[in-house]
Amino acid sequence: MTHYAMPDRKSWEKEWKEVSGHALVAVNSATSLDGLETLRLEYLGRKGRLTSLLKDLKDFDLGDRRELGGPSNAFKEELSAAIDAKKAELEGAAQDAAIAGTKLDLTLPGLAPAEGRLHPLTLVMREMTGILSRMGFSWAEGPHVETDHYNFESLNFPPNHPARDMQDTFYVDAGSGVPGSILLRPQTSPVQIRRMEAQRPPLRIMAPGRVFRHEAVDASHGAVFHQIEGLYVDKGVTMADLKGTLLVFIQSLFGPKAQMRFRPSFFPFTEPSAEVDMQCILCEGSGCPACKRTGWMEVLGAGMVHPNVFKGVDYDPEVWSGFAFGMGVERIAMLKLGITDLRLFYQNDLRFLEQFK
Ligand code: 2NM
Repeated sequence: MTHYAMPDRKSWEKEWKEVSGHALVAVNSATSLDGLETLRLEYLGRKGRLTSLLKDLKDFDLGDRRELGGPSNAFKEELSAAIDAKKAELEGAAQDAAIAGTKLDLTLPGLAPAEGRLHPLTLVMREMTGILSRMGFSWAEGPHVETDHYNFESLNFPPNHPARDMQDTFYVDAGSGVPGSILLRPQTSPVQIRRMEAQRPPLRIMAPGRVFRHEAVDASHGAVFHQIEGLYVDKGVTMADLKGTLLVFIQSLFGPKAQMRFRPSFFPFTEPSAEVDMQCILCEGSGCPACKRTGWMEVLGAGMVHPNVFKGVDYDPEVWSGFAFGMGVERIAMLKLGITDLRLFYQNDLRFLEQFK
């Protein structure tokens, strides 16, 4: 794009006169950003007219270079500044035009912020603890990291019980394959032991919270899940009180038609012990895949507190008796909400979470 023959001074000056005479006028009368950019390239681009003039100066002798270099370099600065100013002016005008073409309706209602909601597990947990609370159970909490003493010893687990195995319990201080004495609680029962240690009977508490089991994760098992346990200790508490309490609890949670049955079972910390089934809410007892055609679904474990547990917390088992029960929150939430895979609770997929209120 060199517009003149080189290297003689005469043709350089002719081109300089053209450039310096026209460039500023052209820039100042530009009416569009595109037009302005074309002008910038014409004069200041890599092969632009002013760029070429400045580049060609190197071929002149020193005297000419001094004489011509000063004004032409100064002009380059001036032209650059003029282009920047014009650009700002044209951009401002474009913005003004865009705003002028927009009609603002200040009476339009604002955009509603996205509404947050409680996690389905929180909703079900609150419903469960709400029912227990209205039956007189008060909230009790304890540490997630527990000791062997509170988690196993005081709950009457024998030294060789399989639940103590590293296959089942997460140990914080396991050394080379040997279980230690600090662990992640696999149930919330240690909370109840701590509370019995701290408080004389009578006592009626619930222990809701997170528990941990060394478990292969699948649709119905998690290594981290939630439990609610209940404990009632007083004079003359019987298995009939346990059945009545659990029936009210289950009917409050699943409706007045809910049916319940006890099956004999075994836990180290209760005697007698029972697994509690609820009549299948899907088939109402007639048998379906969800209840493995039995008409019943296991929802709870329960029993009368073992005398050894009372002795460990210095309650006299000849004076006091009590019942205890425990259940998995995820399991009950799945039944209530019709969910078939527990992992959904932990994937934080809004398409799932937004369905519950
Ligand atoms: C269950 C089942 C049966 C239970 C017992 C105790 C304590 F501390 F009183 F001994 N707390 N929780 C218990 C009893 C828990 O969960 C399936």
